[in-house]
Amino acid sequence: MNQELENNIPHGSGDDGHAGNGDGAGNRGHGGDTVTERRTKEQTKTKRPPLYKCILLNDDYTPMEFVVEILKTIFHKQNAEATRIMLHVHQNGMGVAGVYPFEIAETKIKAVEDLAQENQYPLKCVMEKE
Ligand code: TYC
Repeated sequence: MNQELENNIPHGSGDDGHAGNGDGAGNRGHGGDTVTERRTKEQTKTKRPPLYKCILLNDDYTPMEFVVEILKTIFHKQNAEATRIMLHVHQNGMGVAGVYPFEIAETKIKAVEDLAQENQYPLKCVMEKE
């Protein structure tokens, strides 16, 4: 099944899919009358959901290895990328762990804070609209 056709998303572009308005076809009848047929095509618009950043906050107590594990297990980062993000947070105070629709971001933030709490670390993760 062709995903692009089904979703009516133009190639390489946003969600501004214009569904065609089938407009009038003028048919000249035999007696010189003009017959106008107007057909309106039903619009299909697939909207992408708003996205939210999951932002990890630095603290002085959570071990670096724990943050890397969080990034690997919850945010599905590979080791090198997880390490890069952890170091960015360590050096800059905060950093983006991932970007998701609201409920997924919410679930991941809860998972981070549950794991942190179980291990008695103060690690915080917050959400910010993109
Ligand atoms: N600053 C922590 C340390 O030196 C490491 C750390 C990195 C903590 C990122 C939290 O989100 C964080 N052990």
